[in-house]
Amino acid sequence: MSALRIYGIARTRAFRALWVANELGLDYEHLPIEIGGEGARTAEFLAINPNGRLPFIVDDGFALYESLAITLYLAKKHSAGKLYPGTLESEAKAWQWSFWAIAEVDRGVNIWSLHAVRLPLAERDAALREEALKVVATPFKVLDAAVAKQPYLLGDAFTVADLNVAAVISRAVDMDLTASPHLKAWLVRWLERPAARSALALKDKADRETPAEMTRRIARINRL
Ligand SMILES: N[C@@H](CCC(=O)N[C@@H](CS)C(=O)NCC(=O)O)C(=O)O
Repeated sequence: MSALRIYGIARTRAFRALWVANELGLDYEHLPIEIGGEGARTAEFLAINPNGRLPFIVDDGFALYESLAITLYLAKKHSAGKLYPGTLESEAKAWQWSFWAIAEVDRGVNIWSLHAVRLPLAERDAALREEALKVVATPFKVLDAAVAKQPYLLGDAFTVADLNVAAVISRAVDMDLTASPHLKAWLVRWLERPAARSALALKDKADRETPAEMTRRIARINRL
């Protein structure tokens, strides 16, 4: 059995953990458990993540939840000074971009994707979709300006900062991003990395196989 177990169907934020594990070339076991009462909210999994949410990992007995805490932990453990920044300041910048992504754009991109792509056409709410676009517009300008100046968020190489932000906004690749051309090129470039592509293949398969009733539940449970 692999020392690292990643829990969560790839349609969820487990995608982020899968991407970083692939990027690091780790040997891991993926347990594609579902949200809710058939999966994350059963007693067995609540004992690991009492929030009842996905993803979480168990790494050689060490349990961790929160998708970006997982990516930061794995990158630091396996690639300090490379995928994980090597200086105090660049580490702080990786945290800055990661917290920024969660606080500023995570929810907006999710709401948009449900009401633009994932829910059955007749159930999409145009007002929610438009509101989500307004919420992400200003932070997207910030990111667009940052990656207009340099190809990476930090220094001169791809780091976990790029991975975290690109993973959080990955579903925005289906948006009309003409107002943020640098952001779009930056995002597409990272989603084409082999490690991202194999995680995306799982995510796309899970999306395709998700019944409409489950997508409705996702919107309901997460108040999206
Ligand atoms: N901030 C958390 C959010 C986790 C989260 O909301 N996960 C969703 C799936 S992407 C979930 O489990 N929703 C189902 C539920 O809350 O029951 C993270 O980044 O890991």
